[in-house]
Amino acid sequence: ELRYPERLNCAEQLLDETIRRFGPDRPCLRTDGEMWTYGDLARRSNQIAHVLTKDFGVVPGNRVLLRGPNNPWLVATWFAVLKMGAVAVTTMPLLRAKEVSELIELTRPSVLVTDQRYADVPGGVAVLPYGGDDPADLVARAAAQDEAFTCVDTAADDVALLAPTSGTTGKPKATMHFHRDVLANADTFAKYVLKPTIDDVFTGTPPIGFTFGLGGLVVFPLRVGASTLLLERATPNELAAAIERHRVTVLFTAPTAYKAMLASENVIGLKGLRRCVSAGEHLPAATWEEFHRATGVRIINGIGGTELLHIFVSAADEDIRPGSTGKTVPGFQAAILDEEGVPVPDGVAGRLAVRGPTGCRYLADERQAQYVQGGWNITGDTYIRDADGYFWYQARNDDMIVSSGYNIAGPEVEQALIEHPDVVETAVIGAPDATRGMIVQAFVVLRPGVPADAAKATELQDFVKATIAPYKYPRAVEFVATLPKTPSGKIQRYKLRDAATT
Ligand code: 3SK
Repeated sequence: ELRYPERLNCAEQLLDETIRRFGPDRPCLRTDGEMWTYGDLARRSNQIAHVLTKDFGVVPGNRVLLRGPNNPWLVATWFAVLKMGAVAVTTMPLLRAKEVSELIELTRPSVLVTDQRYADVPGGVAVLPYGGDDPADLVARAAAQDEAFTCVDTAADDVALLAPTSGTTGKPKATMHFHRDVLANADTFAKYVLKPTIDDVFTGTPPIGFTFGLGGLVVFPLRVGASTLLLERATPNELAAAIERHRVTVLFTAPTAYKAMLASENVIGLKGLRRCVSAGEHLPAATWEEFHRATGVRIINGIGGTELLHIFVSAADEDIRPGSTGKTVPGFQAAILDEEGVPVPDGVAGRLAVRGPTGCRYLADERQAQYVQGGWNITGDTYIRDADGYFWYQARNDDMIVSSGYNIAGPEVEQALIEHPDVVETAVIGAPDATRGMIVQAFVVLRPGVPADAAKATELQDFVKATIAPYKYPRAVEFVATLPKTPSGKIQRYKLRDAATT
């Protein structure tokens, strides 16, 4: 069991304590043009804390909404807010003005600190931009401030973070996390599964506004004194090139990016990676095998959630079983429950439930009672646990398709399709059908240049029939240029389902 002191400020622990242990001069934040040491980050976050206190009247407990792509100023502001005992509301840079308004309404921030490229925000809230040439912007104001700031003495269970999630169904919620929660994933998943070292260089694609990115690109590296390369945006090709150029050793990204990087001209540079973490969507065994063959790297699959902050089921090294998500991360408990909340026997499918040092507390949202039942966080995923304690993904609870009386897990059909060399990405749903109740319908993104015609559709159907039980094959195949996704990269199958029913 994790134990933290009653008084704890996670920013103090991650930054000031790391400096006490390893000194201020170690590299901390890297970009293509810049390198900030731990000392630089501490000084700049202290100066930002003064700006927010003096110019914007922010006091402990106030909320500060952060908006921008992954870069050092975003990270420095995140630390400033936490050092002040205020609450960071992390958001996805790609959100549209309407979605930002909804989050402002929900979280009521005192100020919105935003990259000036994303300053198209609604009125009614004070805005502090950075990254432009406005002489009154955050960077200019901070430069005039004292470089020292004493962290506010927060309780371990004071709220540090409001992390919004729209889930895969739409309406946003904000999850509340304490100072101790921010450290808890570093002291469970990172410590026991990822095992980073001080010499590691981290990078990845998830935004820091998504807790997968916050943990993987900020909290985990800083907990051990390592450094992190922040990329504002990177195609798979650019990501692979940056990994080679900066000698990156730890990568966080989604299954689609692992698959896409295999086709990159820079694939050879990936051999320098020591650790690769995949989450956000299920990682198909075929992608795992292909990546392993090409690079020698064994991808660490995992499932986490904004509600739990980070990964709670995973496995690394020789513990990995390709196609499985892994085993319960030390510090957490996971179970498979039936509809009544009773554990089912190993080998039987049910609802994945988890509890541990982090857990769901929605801000003022009646969906709390749906998510936490009998002390368990109900993730919304259908899983099977085997006799060895490995968890095998079946579907999101709403991805099960009942067709002519057969239960078909949409993701199983997706995994069969993704093994086809021409398929880049796919999403499978149940579409209404007068005869069968529902039919399996596949939306497929093909490799560039591959003709999207009836012959290809038939080929893919035959391919699925030859790979899994033929009754599971997609009776309808639609070729699309892209799939609808949340800003964190999760496929929004509900949008495809809604379109199929209207
Ligand atoms: O989707 C996931 O699996 C995930 C992993 C880590 C942190 C957050 C999320 C949503």
